[in-house]
Amino acid sequence: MKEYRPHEIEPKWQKVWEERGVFTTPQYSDKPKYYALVMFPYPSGTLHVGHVKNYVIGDIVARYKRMQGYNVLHPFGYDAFGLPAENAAIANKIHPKKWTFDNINTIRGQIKKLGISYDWSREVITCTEDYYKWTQWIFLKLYEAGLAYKKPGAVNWCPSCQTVLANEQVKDGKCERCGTPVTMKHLEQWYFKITDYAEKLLEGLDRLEGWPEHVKTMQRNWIGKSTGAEIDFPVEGTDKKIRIFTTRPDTIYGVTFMAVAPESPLVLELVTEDKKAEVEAFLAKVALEDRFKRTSLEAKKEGVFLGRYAINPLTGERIPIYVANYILYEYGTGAIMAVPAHDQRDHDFAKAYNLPIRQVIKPYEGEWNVEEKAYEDEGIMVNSGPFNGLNSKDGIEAVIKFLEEKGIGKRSVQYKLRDWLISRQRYWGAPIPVVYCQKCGIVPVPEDELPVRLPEDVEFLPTGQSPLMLSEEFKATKCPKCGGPAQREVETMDTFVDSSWYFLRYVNPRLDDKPFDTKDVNYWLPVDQYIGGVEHAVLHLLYSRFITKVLHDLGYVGFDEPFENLFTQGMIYKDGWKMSKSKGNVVSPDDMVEKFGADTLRMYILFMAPPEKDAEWNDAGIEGVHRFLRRLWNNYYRILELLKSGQVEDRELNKEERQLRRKLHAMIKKIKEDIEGGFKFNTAIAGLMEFNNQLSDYLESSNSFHAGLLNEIAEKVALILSPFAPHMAEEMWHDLGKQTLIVEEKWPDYDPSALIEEEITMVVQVNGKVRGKIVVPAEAAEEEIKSEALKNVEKLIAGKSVEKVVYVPRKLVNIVVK
Ligand code: ANZ
Ligand code: ZN
Repeated sequence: MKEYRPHEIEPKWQKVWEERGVFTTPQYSDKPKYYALVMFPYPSGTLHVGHVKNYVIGDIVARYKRMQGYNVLHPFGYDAFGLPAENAAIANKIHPKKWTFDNINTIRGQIKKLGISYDWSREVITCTEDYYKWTQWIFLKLYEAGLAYKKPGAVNWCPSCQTVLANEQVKDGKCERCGTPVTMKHLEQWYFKITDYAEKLLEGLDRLEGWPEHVKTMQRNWIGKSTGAEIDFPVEGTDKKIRIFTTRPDTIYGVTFMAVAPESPLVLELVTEDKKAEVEAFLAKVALEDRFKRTSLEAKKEGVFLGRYAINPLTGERIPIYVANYILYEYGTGAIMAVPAHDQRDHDFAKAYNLPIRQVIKPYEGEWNVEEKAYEDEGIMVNSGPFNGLNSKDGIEAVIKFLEEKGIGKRSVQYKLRDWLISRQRYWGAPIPVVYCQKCGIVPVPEDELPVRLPEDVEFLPTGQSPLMLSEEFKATKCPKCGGPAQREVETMDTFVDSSWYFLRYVNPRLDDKPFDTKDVNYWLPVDQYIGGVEHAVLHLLYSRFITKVLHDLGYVGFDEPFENLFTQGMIYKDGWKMSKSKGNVVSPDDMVEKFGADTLRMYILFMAPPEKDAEWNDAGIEGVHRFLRRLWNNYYRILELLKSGQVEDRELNKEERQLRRKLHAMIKKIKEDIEGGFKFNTAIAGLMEFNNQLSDYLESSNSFHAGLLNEIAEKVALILSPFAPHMAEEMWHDLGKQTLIVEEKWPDYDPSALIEEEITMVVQVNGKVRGKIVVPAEAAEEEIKSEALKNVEKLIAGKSVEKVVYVPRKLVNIVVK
C-alpha cells in the first residue's frame, strides 16, 4: 500500500498550485467576493508557530470560502518599516534594508512550505518606494484636509528607542516595543487629528456586529467619552475665571476646594506673592516625577494652596484654590471643582490637607459616612438648595439647565483620546513629505514629486535626533512654492501609518498612478474576515478605522469601516511562557515541517485548542495528530485498493453500512456548522477523527465491502480534509482518479435523508447509576422504550418496587426503585 510521505507530496502540490496559478484572484468575477485578511508581520526576525496560527486560520477560511463558491482575495505582505525591524537590524549590526529584505525572503520561504493559499502576485512590502510613496500621499491628503498638523507639547519619549511614541504605544508607562519606562519631553511634533473622529469611531463600533465585544470595549475605553458640563468659577478679587470640567454637576453644592494641574499656566497667574516660592518648589518637584505614576489612582495626593479663592457660582461660597498633582493638564480643562464627599481622589486630598467634606448626595437607601469614604454612586440630592430631593440623574440635567440659563456653564463632552503623534526621530520609516522654507514656512511636497526617497547611506544609529538630519544631501532642497532654498523634514512616520491602509493596497498592489482604484476597493472592501492578535486592539485596529473614515469623507472610498468581521486568535505558549528568542522557547515551523510535514503542523495548531484561546505547545500533541493523519491515510488507501482490485460489491447497504453512511453525513454537517458557527476548527477535526475510527472498524470487521459507499467516503473525506491538510487531500483526490485539482472543487453537501437514524442507543439507569444499554428503533414510542428498559435490568430490580420511571428522549431511562 502507498505510504504517507509528506515530504514528497507537499512540495509537489505546492508547485502545481503555483504553476497553475490557482490562488491568483481575478479582480472581478461572477462569484460573490470574499476578502480574507490576516495581519501582516513585522519582518524583524523569522516566524514562530504563533504567527503560523494566524496564517493557518486565515487559510482555512480562505480555502473553505473558495470551496463555497466565492471569489476569494487572500493576500500577504510585510509591515517592513519601523522600530521592530530597525532595532533588530541595529542589534545585528546590519543595515535595516538588508536586514528587512533578508527576513522577508526567509519568511516567504517559511510560509510557502506551509501551503498557505496566498495570491503571491499581490504581495505588499511597506518599505518599498512604490508603497511608501502612497503612505506619503495619505499624509498629504490629511494635511490638505487640516487633519495633519505640527504642534509643540509634552510627548512620550523612549530613552532606549530614542524616539517619541504615540499614547497608544505606551503600555503601563512603558514602551510598547522595548519595555523601557517612558519619559516626557517637550518637542514640536506631527500629529494626525484622530480626535476629530472620536464620535465617528465610537458610532462605528455599534455597527460592527462581527467584532469581539472585548475589542470594542477596549476601543470605547480608549476613546473614553465622558459627558457632563464645563462651569466657570470666578476668582475672588480678579476678573479671572477657572473653567472646570465635571461629569457630576449634581455635586456642585459639595465643592470644598478647586484643583489645577501643575502644568496649567493658571497656576502662576493665580498664585499670591507669599505662596509663590512654595508653589514653584512644588512645580519643580512634580516636573521630575513620572506622569503615569503621579496621576495613577493609588498615587499619594499632593498639592499647595495658591493663596486665592474662587466663588461657587451657585452658592456664592469662597473656596480655596490648590495646585494638585493628580490633575491632568491634557484632560478636560486641566482644572476641577473638588467634591471630597463624592470623589475618592478629592477625598484623599481633603484628608491630607484638612479640607471639609460635605455630603450632597445620599444613597437611595440607608446611610453613608462620607468622612470615611467617598460615596461615588447615584442617589438623592441633599444640602443642595433648590435641587434637594432630585435623584442625581435628573439633578445633573437640572443643574446644567440652570447653568446654561445663567450663562455660567454649558453641557460638554470630553474624550480621553488624544491626537495621534506620528513623527519619529528614527531612520527606518517613510519620510514626512514636507519642506521648511524661510519665506513660506511649512510647504507640503507636491504629489508629483513623491516619493520623498529615504536615502540609504546614512548613519542610522539612534541618537535622539533624526538620522536624516545628518544627510546634507537629503536635507537640502528647493521650496516647491517659491523655488528658494529649503530644508526637508528629517523625521519619519510611525509604522502604524504604513499599516493603517495596507489592506487597500492589496486590491491594486501594482498601480503606479494611485494608491488604489476607488471602484476596485469598493468592490473588495470591507474585509469580510480579518484575523490577528488582540494586542492591536487600540493601535492598528483603531488607526486603520480612522484612516478609512478619513478616506471615506474625502471621497476616495465608499465604505467607512474597513473590517466587517474580526477574529482574534489566542497565543501559543511553550513551557508556560510566551515564545521569545530570549526565553529560548521558540518552536520553529521549519523544524516541525521537517519532522512531520506541513499538514500535520496545520492540523495540530488548529486542534490544540479553540482558536481564540491561548494554548500550550505540546510535542506529544503534534505527534498524536501526525499519527491520526497516518491512520486516515492508511484507511483511505485501503479503500482505494479495495476499489481498484474489485473486492467490492454492488448491492443494498447493510445495517452497518447504513450506519457508517449516516456518520459520514453527520460529520459533513457538523464540520460545516463548526466552521461557520465561530471557527470551531478543533471540534471539526475531532469530528473527522471520530469518523476515521468508525471507518477503521468497518474496514477491519467486514468481509464484504460496498462499492458505492467506499467511493462516496473517498470523495467526501478528501474534500472535507482539503482546507485543513490540503496537500494530503490533493494527493488522495488525484489517486482517486480525479482529473481536477481538489482546491478548485466545491465543498460537499450532506444528504439529509442519510441522517435519519434507524436505531438509537439509550442508557438505562437504576437510581441514577448506569446499569445497561438498549438499542431501540428510532421511531419507538415512550412506553415501548420504558418496558424495554425495565426488561433490560429485570434481574437487578427483582424484588424491589418501582417508584418512578424517568424518560429522557433519545438519551436515557432512569428507573427509581425502593
Ligand atoms: C466633580 C466631581 C464630583 C467629579 C464627583 C467626579 C465625582 P471621567 O469620567 O474620567 O471623565 N476631572 C476632570 N478633569 C480632570 C483632570 N484634568 N484631571 C483629573 N481629574 C479630572 O472623570 C471626570 C471627572 O474627573 C470630573 O468630574 C472631575 O471630577 C475629574 F462626585 O468633577 B468630577
Ligand atoms: Zn518658499
